[in-house]
Order: sequence, then C-alpha cells, then structure tokens
Amino acid sequence: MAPGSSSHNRLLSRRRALHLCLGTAACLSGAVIQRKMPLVVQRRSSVYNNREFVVDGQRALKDRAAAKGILYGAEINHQQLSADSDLAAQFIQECALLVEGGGLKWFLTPSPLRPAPNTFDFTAADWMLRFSQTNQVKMRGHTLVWHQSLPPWFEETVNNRNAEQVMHSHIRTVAGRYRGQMHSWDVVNEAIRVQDGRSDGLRKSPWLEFMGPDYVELAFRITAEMDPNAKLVYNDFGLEFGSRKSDAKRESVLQLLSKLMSKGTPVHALGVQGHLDTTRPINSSKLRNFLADVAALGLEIFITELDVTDRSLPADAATRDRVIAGVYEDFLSIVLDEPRVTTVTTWGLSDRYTWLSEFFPRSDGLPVRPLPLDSDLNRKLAWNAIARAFDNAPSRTII
Ligand code: 9MR
Repeated sequence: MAPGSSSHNRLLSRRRALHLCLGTAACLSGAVIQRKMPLVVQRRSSVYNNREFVVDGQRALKDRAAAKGILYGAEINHQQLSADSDLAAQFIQECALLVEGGGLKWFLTPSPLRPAPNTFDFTAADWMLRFSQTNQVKMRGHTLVWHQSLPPWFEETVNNRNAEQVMHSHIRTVAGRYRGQMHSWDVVNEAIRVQDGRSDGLRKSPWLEFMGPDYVELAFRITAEMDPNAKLVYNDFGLEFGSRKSDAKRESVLQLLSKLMSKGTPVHALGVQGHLDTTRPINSSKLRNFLADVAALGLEIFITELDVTDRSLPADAATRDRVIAGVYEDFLSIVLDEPRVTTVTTWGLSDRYTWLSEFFPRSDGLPVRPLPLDSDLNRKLAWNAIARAFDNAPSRTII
C-alpha cells in the first residue's frame, strides 16, 4: 500500500481511532481524575495520561512538515521579533512561514498601518518582509478586510458613498506594495456570524452595511489584480467544533465559498483558524466532511491560527501541558488526513507572547501555556505532539 494513497490514509485514520478508543477504555477504568476539570476535559485528560508524546528532537517543525509537503509557520509581530533575538533565532529554526500579527491590520498600536485617512505607515510590515526574505521564510499577509482593528477615523470618515473607494485604495496600496512577495493574503477575515440572523450568514459589519454582500467578492478581485501570484484566503474561526453553532457556521462558510467559486472569484484557500479550547469537543467526522467539501470546491485549506487555551485546566503545569499536547495531536491528525490541507500556522511560537494572556487569562492568575515552546523558549509536549502529527501525516504535494 503506497504511503499517501487513499487506502493508506484510511488505514492510518482507523489506527488512530483505535488508539483513541483503547486509550479511553483503559483510562476510564483506573485513572485518578482531577476534580476541578470539566467532564469533557477530564475524559480527554485521562486518555492523554496513557499517551507517550515521544519524538526525536533532531528535526525542526518546519522540516518535519516539509517532508510531508506541508508549510509550518507561526504568527509573530514586529515588536517581538525586532527586540527579542533569542525568539528570532528559534523562529528561524522552527518556521518556514511568518504571519505578521499586527502590522498589516488597518490599525493596531503601537505601529498602525493606517494612522490617518490618507496615510500609510509601512515601517513594521517592511521590516518583517526584509526579515522573512533574509531568512528564507515565506510571509503571509493578515488581513485586508476585517471588521476589527479599524482606525479611530474610520467611523467618522467612511460611509456608504465612499466605502468602495476606501477599500479599493487600501487594497491597491497595500497588496500592490508587496506584489509578488507574499505567499498569501487573508483577504477577508471573519465575515460570517450566523447569530446576526441573515440567511446568507454574513456578519453585520461596517463593510456589509456600506457595500452590501458583494464586498467579499470585490475584495478578492481587487487583491488578485494587485498581486496575481499570492494565494488568496477567506479566513474564519469557530469552524472546528462539534456544536450546533459550529455546524451552522460551517454551512454558511461553505455557502459563501460555493457562491464565490461559482462566480469565478479568485479565492484559493479557506483559512481554518483553529483557536481550540479544551472544553469544546471536536467531532472528527463533521470536521473531516467539512474539509472534504471545501476541498471538493477546488480550494486549499490553511490552518491559520492554531493554539489551545488552558484556561479551564488545573494549575499543575505538567497536567496542562499533557492535555494541550493531546488536543494539538488529535486536531492535527484529523485535519492533516485531508491532502488539501497544505499549511499549518500556530498563533505564536512561544508562551512568552500570546494573545491568550490578555484575552483569555486564567482565573488563578498563572501564566498561560498554549503554544509549542514555553516562555523560556524550551520545547513543551505540545511541540512533540505537533512534530508527531507531522511525522504521521500522509504526504501531499505543495501546490
Ligand atoms: O492576536 C491578536 C491580538 O494581538 C490583537 O490585539 C487582536 C486585535 O487585532 O487580534 C488578535 O489576532 C486575531 C486575528 O487577527 C484574527 N483571528 C482572531 C485572533 C485572536 O483574537
């Protein structure tokens, strides 16, 4: 049976499923379960107690991924990278892909791209591009059209008469500046919000309000014109879980992508963010079916913002690290079975810098541990789990 063939892949999936079931049965019979954890986390934790996250530490994540035709990288920003040479060294060692986490958003302090309506400040983004080119790391642009991180001047300046022109000039200037140099662009970010009650699932964002639903298609068309070589991505969160809410979101995203594809819109990939939470279970068959449906549209799939919050886990760091590692490995072993998944980006590389410290801190005040390296830049079990998931993934061709 050829590695990478569909029967080989099915066999691998069956082996993994069996491994998980055996783990559950063995552990539920005798495990000491920590009381404070929610039930779903207790179950997971007991499974992971029996899993050995052992890998050889010889090869970096980017090399293990590349061996399977996958690009691995991480989010990082200009302030972190320019001020922290130890982190920069680790980044170059582990990553083949860089996402600038702030400098290409419209407005994120301390280095906003759009300080005033007619001004662009490319200092941070230019620095990041030079860093990535010097170190042979590809760069992803994040993000051109989003409802968040808009400038303070946006509300008083942009309206339904000029929004199209404002969006046009932004994409023309930003995507045009980096023409031919970006691996990919997150062109439209988080445009679906089913709770907003529209039949097409679109979020009631300022862009929708000012331009109507066609703003999504237009954004892709302008970006393709300005940078015909970059892969153009629709990026969203909450697509990973087994809940009804995730079902509805997956359905709306598929509907949006099908519509865009049927109109010949230049969209090349879906970005599945992958902000995972130990309390939110994943239904592997729902996730597999969704990825297969996206692939059937002719799209690639990028895992764009992978991390795992430990906010519901007990204080003990070893327990937290084991559960987090298990969640990484389970998720990656499902998604990497789909050969159209071609990039994996974690939202940060080290616990030293993660948005979760600010947005989802732990109630006990302990530092969070969601990423592959700890805050001293040492590899954690999560690193091993990601490495193992790459080692076990079927091969694919980088498209
Ligand atoms: O990690 C990012 C954080 O530092 C910013 O303050 C925030 C607002 O711009 O965005 C965070 O990143 C988000 C990403 O851009 C889009 N998906 C969700 C991410 C986490 O909130």
